[in-house]
Amino acid sequence: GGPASLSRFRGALVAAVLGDCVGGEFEGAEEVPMESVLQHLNSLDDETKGNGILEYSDDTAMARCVVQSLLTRTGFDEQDMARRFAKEYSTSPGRGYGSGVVQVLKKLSSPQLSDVYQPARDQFNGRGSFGNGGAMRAAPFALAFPDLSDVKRFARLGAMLTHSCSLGYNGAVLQALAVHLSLQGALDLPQQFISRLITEMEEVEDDEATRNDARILKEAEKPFCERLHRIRDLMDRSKVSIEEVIFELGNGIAALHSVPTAIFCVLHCLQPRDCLPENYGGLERTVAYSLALGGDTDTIACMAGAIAGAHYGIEAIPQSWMRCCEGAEDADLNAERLHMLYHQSSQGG
Ligand code: R7I
Ligand code: MG
Ligand code: MG
Repeated sequence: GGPASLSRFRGALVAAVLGDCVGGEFEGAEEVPMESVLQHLNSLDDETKGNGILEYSDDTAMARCVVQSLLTRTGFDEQDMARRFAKEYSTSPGRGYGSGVVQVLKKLSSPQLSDVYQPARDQFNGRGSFGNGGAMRAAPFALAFPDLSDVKRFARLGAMLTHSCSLGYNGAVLQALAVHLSLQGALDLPQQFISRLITEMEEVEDDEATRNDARILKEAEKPFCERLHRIRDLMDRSKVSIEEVIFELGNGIAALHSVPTAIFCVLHCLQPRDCLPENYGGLERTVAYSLALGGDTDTIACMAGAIAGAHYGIEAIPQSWMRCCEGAEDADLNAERLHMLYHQSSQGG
């Protein structure tokens, strides 16, 4: 489809759910042989096995809250979004939430709370979380707002409801930017895609909070920009091993160690790769490759899935994968609603 087509919206939202659901199998595994990944993915084709439904985790649970809030309020409403996060957590606390964020979610359900951003600020001795929980649910912001500055602003605020460290919320901004650009067809020119991300993040990371957090956490002055440059270097190389990707970009639970990794997975899998089956299309390659990195597989596959889905569109998603993932059908319906909201806003309505 063309830029911002319905197929791209559906691809983005559905592939994010698939990444989360199929990635759950390997979350936290240190080494994941590609053979195990392919076995897992092939078993999804085999309905006779009756392996049932793969449940989604906190990644999708929170993304669904974001989507519902944006649709119901026809825009960003921090009170409403915070309430939905709290409600979702109290209804289904067993979705695999990060160990710190549950404190925020409990505080957010208090009716006495006056500032919905305060519980997030109290995390980790007042510095806030740098986990990837803001980034894992950032894709819907790119699907709701056509304007780039809105995407940046609201992805940031949406993440700050749980993640007040700049390394947490800037990861969400980067993820939303990547989905936004992919939706426009920007992955047709991968070099320009990464250059655009660097230009945007140069501006995003040019502030006091970022410099402060980077200094305290002993990171480069602009941590996400530095990682994007590493991605560019890796792209220029003809062969890159999984070990090198993990070494350079990481596969962990911090936004800094997972959002750039997810972006790299998408870029690396734009072409066929020796380690991946020839009959796989780009979206299947991206998901398989994300899982093979190990570590925070559900979240990396979820984020890579959103970016790749926005590029390849819904047609690239195997029916058999969709059928066995909880919430995939809902995501498909919500994508249609977001597509309408997005195009209403772009007409100035
Ligand atoms: O970021 P968050 O929502 O977790 C998301 C991850 C995804 O992989 C999901 O799939 C799910 O499995 O969890 O939750 P947080 O609790 O805010 O952050 C996650 C973890 O990162 C924390 O439990 C800490 O271990 C670590 N972390 C920190 N550690 C020390 N200092 C995050 N911020 C800090 C910090 O400032
Ligand atoms: Mg999860
Ligand atoms: Mg995870």
